[in-house]
Parts: sequence; structure tokens; C-alpha cells
Amino acid sequence: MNLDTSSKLLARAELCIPGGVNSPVRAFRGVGGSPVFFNSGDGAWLTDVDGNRYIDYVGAWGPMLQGHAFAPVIDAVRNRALSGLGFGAPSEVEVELAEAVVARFASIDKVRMVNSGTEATMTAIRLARAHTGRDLIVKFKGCYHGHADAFLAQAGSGLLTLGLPDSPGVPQDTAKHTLTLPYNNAEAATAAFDRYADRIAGMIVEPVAGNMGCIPPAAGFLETLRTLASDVGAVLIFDEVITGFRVHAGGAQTRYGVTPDLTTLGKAIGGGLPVGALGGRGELMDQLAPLGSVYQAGTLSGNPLTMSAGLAMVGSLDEAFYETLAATTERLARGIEERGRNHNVPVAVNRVCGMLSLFFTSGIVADFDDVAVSDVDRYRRFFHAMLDDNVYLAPSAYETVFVSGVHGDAEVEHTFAAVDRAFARLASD
Ligand code: KE4
Repeated sequence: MNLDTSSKLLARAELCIPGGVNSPVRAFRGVGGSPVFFNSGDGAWLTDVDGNRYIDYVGAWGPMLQGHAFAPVIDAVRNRALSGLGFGAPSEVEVELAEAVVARFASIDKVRMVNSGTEATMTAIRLARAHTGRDLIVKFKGCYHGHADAFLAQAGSGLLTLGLPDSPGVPQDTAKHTLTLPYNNAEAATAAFDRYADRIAGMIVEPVAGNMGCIPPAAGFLETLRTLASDVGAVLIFDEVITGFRVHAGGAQTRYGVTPDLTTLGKAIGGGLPVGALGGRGELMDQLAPLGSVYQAGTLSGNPLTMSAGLAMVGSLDEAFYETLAATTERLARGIEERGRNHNVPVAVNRVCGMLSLFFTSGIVADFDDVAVSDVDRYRRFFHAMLDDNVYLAPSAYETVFVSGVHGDAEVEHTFAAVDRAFARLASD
């Protein structure tokens, strides 16, 4: 495959952009090799700068639920742009998208638009701390909530010891207010709440983990978190930046029947343009400025272009869309499992409507420690075999395969043929 132009662009990019990329995961450090530079997307396909075409399972990390260059979104953006890009003042389309979110999420009375998932989660914990007057935030190992300091904290030496910085530049004084627990471990969460009870301001969780690969919640796990938070008056935050419009029309909270106090959204709600959102009960949300005293702001928050794209996207996500998305996800998962058996390649495939991950392990994958013992080097070889076969997966074993409503029979059959060839190579290694 000719990747000359990508290589030349990387050399140029590295002279003026750290690592040549504007977000680290794109640099292929997790899989080796050099990133592919893309020029266009159409439906389930991407075309790189050398003209090579790939079936895309990254989907810009989640927004492209209807594939690339989805006509209703493109038309909405084009038409809106002709009226100007933004005013720094309220506009009708912001109200329309907020109303669409409130209509879908029973837990959301009010929503504040921001420009990234990080801004949404950062604001959610500030609101939880303001509402409770407490400092401690509980999160879960392997979940990612963006790059605000509070989230760049790793578990301390002991299960219940408070956080240590997980990145240079994060003060110990900040990290110590974050407690990191094992995902899908109700007992650890219960012990933490027993110990820290009325010090806990909030608990943030991906209701379906997507940032250590796809890991669904264990039975009863989300329900336990709900009870624990309610018992001590802590704020339960569902980070649905990925799952929000993907795993169900009403997000993971509707799929699993557990109601958070706050929800963060992103990705699909912007139709592919920069976005984040924070929603929740009115008595919590009304504490945000200008109504309340919890400050939060953003120059381009709710900008009409993003709102128009998001409204077109959300408006297209009907019952038939989710039926198709769920069916395609399950078909891909079963096909990969079947090929793992046929080629004697141990592989575990986790999936929930719209998202799946394969782990090279013979065990189950229910938390970060299970992921950590999977064969990440085998994923690296699998990634490149698939790339050589024109299938673009996440350049990291700790991400998710994002399925769209336009991955049809042709894409699935091409993917299966590529998996067969890739597994045959792995089995012969
Ligand atoms: P952003 O700040 O990147 O818009 O959103 C942060 C975020 C928050 N919560 C969840 C559950 C997320 O998955 C993310 C961002 N997701 C990653 C992909 N796993 C973005 C990709 C990247 O960092 O380049």
C-alpha cells in the first residue's frame, strides 16, 4: 500500500505539532508504525491522502453514527454557515437541540452545551463539589473522562488510598481528591463509601466502558453505584460522551434502567463538530452561572453550526436506526468469535449496541486488569494486518470499534475476509 504522502505529511507535521498530531492516540504509538493522514470520508469509508480507501471503525472516535459526510448533517451545516458561523449570543437552534436532549433523557431537566467532553466532565465534578460542599471524586480504573487534572490521577498503592498524579503537571494536592476504584467491582465501591462516606462529592463512571476497550457493566454494578451515592448524598455522574446516543436512544441510563444525577454527553450530539454537554436535574443545573454561582463558560458553547449538525444527527436516530446498529454490532461480534475458533486464535469479544472490542485472551474481560493481561502485542499485529487489508481500526488496544448505521453487508463481509486473513497470519506467527 502506498503511504508516501502520509509519510511526507507526518515529517512536516512533526516540525510544528507535538508528535505530529493534535491528540495523542492518533500517533499510532499504541500499535507502532506511522499514522495515516486522511483526506475524506463517505459513509463507512475513509480515503487517505494517497488515495487508499478503508472501512472505518474509528468514526472520529464516536460521532459518526451515520457514517461520514451524512447528507442531513452536511446540508444543515452548509445552510447554517451561509447565515454566519456564530454570534456569541443565544440562538434558536441551541434551544432546539437542548429540547431534543431533554426529550430523550428522563434524568435531564436542563442541559448546558460546551465544546468538548473534557469541559463537560470537568464542569460536572465542579457542580458536584459545589452542590455537596465536599471535595472527593470517585472514578474507575480504565475509564477516561477527558484530560482535566482531577481525572489524571491514578490509584494509590492500596485499594482505598487516595489518588496520585497520573501526569506531570498535576499537583499532588489535586490528585489526592480523586479516588480510583476497580470497574465492575461493587464490593470495592461499597468499601470506599463505607470509608469515605460524607467526604464524597461525586462519582463519575462510564456506564459502558469504552476507553479500556468496550466493557459492559456487570449485573448490579450500576445499581450499586446508584444506591451508594444516594445513601450519602453524593452526585452520581454518568459519563455518556460515547454511549449517550450510541447504545440506546436514551443512552446507557435508559438501556440499563439506572438514573444518574448528572450526565455528560459529547461526540454524536455535535454531528462531528466540537461539542460536549452537561445535563441533569434542574435543582443541580440551576446552580450554574448565571442562575447560580458555580461558574462555567465558553466562547463557542452552543454555536449554531455545531447545534445544527447535532440536531440533524439526533433527529436521524430513530428506532429503525438502533435496530440496524444493534444487529450489525452483534453480527460483527459473532463473526469475529467464529473466526477466532476457526483459526484457533483465543479472542474475547465484548459488545453493546454500536460498540465492540476484541481482546486477545482466552478469558473474560470485565475490568482493566483483565485487559492488561490480554495480548496487546497480538492486537498490534492484528491492527496492521487489518490496515493492510483496508480496514481501519482504533490504533490502540484500549479503544473501541465504533460501528455505524451504514456499515452494511459489503463492509461486514470485507471485514470478515480481512479478519480471516489476519487471524491466519496470527495463528502462523
Ligand atoms: P474530549 O475532551 O476528547 O472531547 O472528550 C473526552 C472524553 C470524555 N468522556 C469519554 C467517555 C470519552 O471517551 C472522551 C474522549 N474519548 C476519546 C476516545 N476514547 C477521544 C479520542 C482522543 O483522545 O483523541
